[in-house]
Amino acid sequence: MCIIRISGPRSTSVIKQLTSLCTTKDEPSIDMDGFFSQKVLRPRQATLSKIVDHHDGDVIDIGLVLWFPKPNSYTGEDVCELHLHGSRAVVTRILDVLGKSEGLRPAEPGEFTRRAVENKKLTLMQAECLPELIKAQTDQQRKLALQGLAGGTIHRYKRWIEELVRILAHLEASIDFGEDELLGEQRVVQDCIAGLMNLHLELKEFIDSSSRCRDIVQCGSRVSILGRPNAGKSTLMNLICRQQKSIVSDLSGTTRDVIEHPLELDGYPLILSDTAGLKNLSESSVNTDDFSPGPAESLLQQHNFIELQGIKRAVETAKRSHIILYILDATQLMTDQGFESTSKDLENLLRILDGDIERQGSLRYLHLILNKIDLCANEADKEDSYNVLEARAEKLEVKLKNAPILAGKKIDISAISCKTNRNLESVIKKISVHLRQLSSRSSSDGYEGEARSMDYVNERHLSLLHSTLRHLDEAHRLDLATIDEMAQHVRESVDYLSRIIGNVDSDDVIDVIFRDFCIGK
Ligand SMILES: Nc1nc2c(ncn2[C@@H]2O[C@H](COP(=O)(O)OP(=O)(O)OP(=O)(O)O)[C@@H](O)[C@H]2O)c(=O)[nH]1
Ligand SMILES: [Mg+2]
Repeated sequence: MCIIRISGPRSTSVIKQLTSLCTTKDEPSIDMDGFFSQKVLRPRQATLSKIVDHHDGDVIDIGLVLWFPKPNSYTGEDVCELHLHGSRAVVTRILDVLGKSEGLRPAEPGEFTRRAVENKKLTLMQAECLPELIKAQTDQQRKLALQGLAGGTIHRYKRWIEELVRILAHLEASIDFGEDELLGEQRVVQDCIAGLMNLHLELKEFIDSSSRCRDIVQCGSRVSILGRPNAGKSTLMNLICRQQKSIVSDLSGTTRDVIEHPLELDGYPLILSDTAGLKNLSESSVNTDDFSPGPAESLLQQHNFIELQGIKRAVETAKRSHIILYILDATQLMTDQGFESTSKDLENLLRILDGDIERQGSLRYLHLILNKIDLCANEADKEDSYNVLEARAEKLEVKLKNAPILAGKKIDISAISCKTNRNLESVIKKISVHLRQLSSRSSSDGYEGEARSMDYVNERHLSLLHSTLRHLDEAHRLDLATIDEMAQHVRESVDYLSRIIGNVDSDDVIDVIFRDFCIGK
């Protein structure tokens, strides 16, 4: 099956030439008895017809013909569509016939959509979402592109522009005031500065949440499994991936390198990483540059060196992660000594990550997973053991809560058994809840909140938003003495925001936007 789409004033004559149909725009031919000799095509209604090469009368195919009279078409122009059998022979012949027709030429990539924008059938922002919808690989990518296509975000930009124009009018009026009206002027300017500050905050929050959403939905997130040796990290990795990605053994220190696996969870793309077990973690141990021991060094030294490299890689992976699944051996947590060493390890890890938050800047969720609960209790004292475990987990949560890197966020805790698969599904579900939180607006809210709407932005929007933010930042720092300068920054902000919603005066920018479209769109 193939669809040939023709747009422009010549589309109706193509119908007349190639089919036994005509449109009401043509003069239908009338036979000697006064009847129409050609069937009149109804707008937007599929009609079966022979498709004929009008040069030699050869029937090319039998297919459906549709006619969309302007302005009710995709491009806003007269559009004709031929739905044909898509064999190479049919396509080659029909393109050959159309190519010879006067006034027709092959469309450029994105030309239909470009005309739709020129004829105000679509906004530029809506047009930009189309390629993303066409190449969407995951369900969330599809939803995000559709969200942009629905055009909701444009209202937000328009509101900001209106507010800035209002502020600008006040500033310009203030510039004209005389000396004696200085006091009133001062109040007006203070109000303008307050308005600019609010907009600055709102815009900043919007840039953060929408670019994070783009990151999580388009590029994918990084979810890493960390924990002490032998806690069951690789076992969990294999269960989530549903394949034997990592080697599992009861020897401590089995995993050395970072093992990565791309996954799709609930429509979100992600990279899941299994890492080497962490032990004796301190900032100096992961930050020092140690040189590799040669063959003369003892086996123990060589072993320690490899182990340390594994730990360093694990910490580096943690730094780049959006979500950390930290696995604890629940049997160790039950003893006082095990609890102390476990919490010390975790506190050290968070401290190392803390030192790095400025540089990496990614928002993280910490999910503590108490594994091996099948070993924690026999049937008789099951209840008691689980109560002890729960109390220990809560104590651990209290200890970690104040780590600046968690910024008051709730730490999730799950008790599972990778051996019996107990609670495994709920852990996977929680990961997808985290991803939804990360990709939606104001992700700093609690975990349980329903998915809020995502905001579609692309690289062009983000670059213009950052420029707007820069000018708003400059503007709200100025005062009465530099009111001219303040007004100029507000003017620039309006200009940048207007460019996002389509007030683009340069053809070069438009060319870039439509360059990546496919032909026929
Ligand atoms: N009883 C029980 N054993 C488990 C569970 N999860 C993992 N194990 C066992 O614990 C041992 C260590 O598991 P791994 O998955 O290799 O642990 P790891 O954390 O990847 O270990 P390293 O790579 O050495 O850091 C293996 O013998 C697993 O079969 C569990 O829930 N219950
Ligand atoms: Mg392992």
